[in-house]
Amino acid sequence: RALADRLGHALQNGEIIPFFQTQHFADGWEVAGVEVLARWDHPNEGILSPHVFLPIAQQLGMEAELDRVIFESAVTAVEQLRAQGLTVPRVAFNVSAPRLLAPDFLATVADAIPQGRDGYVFEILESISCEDAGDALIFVIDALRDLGFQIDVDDFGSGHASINGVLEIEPDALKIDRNIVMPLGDSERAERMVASVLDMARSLDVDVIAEGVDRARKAELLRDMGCDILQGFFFSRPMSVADLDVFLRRGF
Ligand code: G
Ligand code: G
Ligand code: MN
Ligand code: NA
Repeated sequence: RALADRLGHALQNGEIIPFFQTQHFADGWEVAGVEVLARWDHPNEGILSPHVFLPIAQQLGMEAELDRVIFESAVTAVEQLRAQGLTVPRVAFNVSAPRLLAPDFLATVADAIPQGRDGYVFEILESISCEDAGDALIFVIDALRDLGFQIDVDDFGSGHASINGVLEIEPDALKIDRNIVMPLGDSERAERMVASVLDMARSLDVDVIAEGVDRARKAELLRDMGCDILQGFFFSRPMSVADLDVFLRRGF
């Protein structure tokens, strides 16, 4: 209740902020980019997770405003880092299924993210790609591509898989779900799942990103198996722009 009453104020007053988790090339571990993850920097409650406030934003019809705030502040932050000579090749945003398919989504994106910026990506949930969102989904994905964005399929392998859906989207990358990545090393099943995603990705000629990479030996195994980009607590936790600045200057 209290959170719901404050969310509008929080959106207007800079309490909804982007955090960033780095992504790394599997080969050499240089920074390949960041995933943008929303946080509520609440004056009394501390840093709140999107699991807490996204459902509230959705119920209150404030998700479009939340997207706008996150897109604008993340782009501003990343472009400031880039202007100082720091390398952030890709910048990936999450987008919920209802927002992606909302009539005003493309306008929100076009307003918040200046065209001609390099490396901006939308992560689209695997579960939507098979939900028979159909023509509406393909339309918005094509429009995002025309605006210069890349498309990653998020949470790939989490169980909703539809090869046809993925084929139709023609993603730039598949992001393997962390529930498959985290048990790597202890679970033959996880290893077979990762191997089959990699097989499929090779046949589609798309990059593979693994998330939930929390140990060096998983990073090494995934590199040896042919993953392109790695993300997880081994490399970094989601962090503020100030911490990202320090991280990028120091290198991993
Ligand atoms: O960062 P964290 O693990 O707490 O994120 C929890 C979930 O919230 C993840 O599934 C992530 O994709 C989602 N999420 C994080 N930031 C955003 C955002 O800005 N928009 C949407 N739609 N989802 C987000
Ligand atoms: O659903 P989505 O893929 O957008 O979720 C992203 C979230 O995954 C991030 O907010 C981050 O907190 C979480 N995450 C990323 N790497 C790891 C990891 O190595 N271990 C765990 N437990 N969570 C992770
Ligand atoms: Mn994601
Ligand atoms: Na995921």
